[in-house]
Order: sequence, then C-alpha cells, then structure tokens
Amino acid sequence: MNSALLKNATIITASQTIKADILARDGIIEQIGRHLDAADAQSFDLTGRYLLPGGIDVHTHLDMPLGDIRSCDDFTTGTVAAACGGTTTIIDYAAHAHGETMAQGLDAWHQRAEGKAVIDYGFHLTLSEFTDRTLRDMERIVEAGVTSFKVFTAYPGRMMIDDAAIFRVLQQAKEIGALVCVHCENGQVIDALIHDALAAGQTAPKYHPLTRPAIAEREAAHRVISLAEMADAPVYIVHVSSGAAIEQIAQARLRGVPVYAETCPQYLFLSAELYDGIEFEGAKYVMSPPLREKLDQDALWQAVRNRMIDVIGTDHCPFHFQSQKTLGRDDFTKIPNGGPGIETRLNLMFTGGVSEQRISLNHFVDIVSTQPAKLFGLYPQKGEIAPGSDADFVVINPEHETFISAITQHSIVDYSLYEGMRVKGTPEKVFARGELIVENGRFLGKPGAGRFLKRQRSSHYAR
Ligand code: DUC
Ligand code: ZN
Ligand code: ZN
Repeated sequence: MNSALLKNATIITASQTIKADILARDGIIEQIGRHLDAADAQSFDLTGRYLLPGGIDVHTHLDMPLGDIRSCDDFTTGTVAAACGGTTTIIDYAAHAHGETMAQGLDAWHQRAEGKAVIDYGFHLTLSEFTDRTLRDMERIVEAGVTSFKVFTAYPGRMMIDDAAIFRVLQQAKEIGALVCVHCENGQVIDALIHDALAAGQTAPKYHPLTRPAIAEREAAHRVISLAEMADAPVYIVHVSSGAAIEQIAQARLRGVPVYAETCPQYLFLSAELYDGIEFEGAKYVMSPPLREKLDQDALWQAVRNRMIDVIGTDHCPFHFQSQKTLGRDDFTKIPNGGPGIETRLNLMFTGGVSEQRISLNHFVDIVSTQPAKLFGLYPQKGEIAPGSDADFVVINPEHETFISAITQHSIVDYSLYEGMRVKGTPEKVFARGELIVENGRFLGKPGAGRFLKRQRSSHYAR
C-alpha cells in the first residue's frame, strides 16, 4: 500500500498548531515529529502551507430522488467535487419511501454509492413516515453503522411526522445511542401560506421565501427543542438559517438542553434579495429554509463565533438551473428545492471565517472537520491529525486566491451560488487515506476508492 511523507507543514488541528512532519503508511498516520525520514515513502515539501484534517460534510443529498427527477450530482461527480473542495468524508441522507422499511432505503443508498464514491462516506437515515415498526427498525439501522436519523416538521403528507412521533423517535434514539437531526419549519402553516400565495396568482420564485418566514423556523425549533427536553434526548438542528432560531438554541443551552446546531455557507453569505433577480434567476436560490436577511447573516456569524453553531454542513442538493429548476417556471412550489455547495464549503469558511478574522484557524478546523466527526461517531478515525487516525489531509496555501465559477467547478450542476466570488483557502493538495487525490484543482483519485464508514455513537453519549 501507500507511504507518504509530508514535510515542513504547519499542522492545524482543532486544538493546536504545530510545525512537524507526518509519515503515513497504508492510509493511516504512523508518526508525527521533526526531521522524519522514510526512503520508501513519496515525499512532499509543504513549507509555507497549512495542513488540516480532511473536511467532513455531514449534510449532502447525492443522487437523491425527488418526484420524477434526481439531484444531479451522483456519488462520483458529487464526491469528486467534495474532494476538490477539501472534503474527504461525507455523510449523505439516505431515505426510505413510504411503505418501505428503513433497511430497504439504506440498501438503495448503498447501491447508489458503492463503486462510485471517491472518498469515504456514511449515511444518516431519513424517516419519511412513522409506523408500528419505526422504533424497531431504528435499532437495526444503528447496528448497520448508521447512528443518526432525520425527521421533518415540514412537508405535511410527504415527510412530516407529528410531535408525538418525533417525541418517540427522540426517546428511542436516546435508548440506542443515536442522534436525531431535525429540519425545523412549521410545515402546516407554510402550506397555508403557499395556498394563499397561489390563490393570489403569486407564482414567481420570490414568493418562496415569503411563504416560509423565519418565524416558522423559530416556532419549529422551539417545539423540537421542547420535545427533546421532555424526552431527555440530544437533538441536532440542521441548516439553521435565522437569528430567530439561534435565539431558541441559545436559550435552550442556557437551560442545559443538549441541542446541537448546524448552519450552511449559503445562510452566512447570501440573502433574500437574490430572489428578486431578473427573469427566473431567483430559482437558483430556492431551497428550504430559504435565504434570509442580512441581519440573520450577522446573527449566524455571531453564533459561529460564540460556538452556538457546532458544524458547517452544506445541504448540497443540486438541480440544474436550465433543465430542472425550470419545472417551476409557472409555479414556485414546483421548483426543486436545493442548491449546490459541496465544493465551496472550506474556501468560503476560510475566507469569511479566518481571512476576515471572525474565527481562528483552529476553530475553522473544528467546525468543518473535528466537530462533525465527533458528533457523528467518526472521531478520532476522522477529524483529527494524530497517530492511528486516517491520513486524510487538506493542504492550503494561505496566500493563494481563486475565483468561484460554474465553469471551473467539478460538480456537474450548471451554476454556482457564488459565481465570481474571490476566495482564499481552496485546497492545493488533498490526501485521502494517504493517497494524493487532488492537486491544484485536478482530481487524481478514482471512483470506488471511497469506503462506507460504519459509525460509532455520537460523542454526545461520551459526555
Ligand atoms: N431539507 C434538506 O435538508 N435538504 C433538501 C431539502 C430540504 O428541505
Ligand atoms: Zn432539511
Ligand atoms: Zn438537506
């Protein structure tokens, strides 16, 4: 197998910054120290470069069925894009269709990923309904190495389950050592607002955010946190988009409720005026929750700074603008929900976080790699630079600038949310289990090299 000797790097982990060499053999970090030598290893001089643990994106939707279409990146194009952006592990949301067992849903996702993923991957399991067998099924799924679930308070009739069901899922998760991830928006009120909008002939993309107000997110966050509190179980709130939801999380933490929170770059960098774009341009930003106001961005950055946000995910769920988003040209509710982001998570967070001096380099590593690994049962195999950990690394030249563009990106989606944005922190090299898989934007790895990761319990349960 491979041996790699990484010399003279500035190693950044969530807890320290050191100058040292790293020797990796057979995909694992063997040694960290000064003046290491290994004649049989391929050597890389990383003077002047930062070396971090590979990024971990715990919120992706690759090859995801939605009605008659699928999110356009499959497990090859999506993970190539992830790798080129410095992400060496993803956790994708598997789901089961109504009437299917969770195991059937999980099998379908294994088939989508196997032989295609270029980086290591795990799955969460999304509940699309709550039935007599849900709680039993959850145990089997955890035994299969899938230690987190997702439930929705949105999309009545499709994905939403009621409060008692969420409460039962939370209780069971605590019992079996799993973590429940929740999409928080009040789906029933949103459906009423959508009904009113359509009845008034309001069909353009700009009505998407108006029918999904931040209060609907705040209400659901409050309710879900209260359910977790009553179940005495931890809860992880996905894609937090508003200052109003952050307030709920902050208050809950003050009460000692173990609520964990994720946001995504789109909510930190973009805002709702983009829905007013000419023609149908606003459809590019149709995702749920929707983009919010500038004040929400400020609140979210503040929450990142004060560690109210634990994790930066992407909710990468790409649909082509030209051929898929257009399904909703005459009705915004038919625009497939979701946007791309898997490739730009690290450079955006490096730029907005580290370069703009909002967070330290170590904090940056923590939210894009170490905390995701810990909360989702991958630590210290992933998310750490230490002997025995996987040799997944990102090498960054802190001075180098690039421009984000759909033309140069690796995802096959036909647009970028950040077209033309100037960023630092685009990886120069990426290693996955000791193999150099990306160099200067060129992908060098191969489909099928990624392995399924059977995950342990969340670090929450080790507290
Ligand atoms: N929620 C997600 O987490 N992803 C895609 C769509 C959605 O509503
Ligand atoms: Zn969601
Ligand atoms: Zn999602």
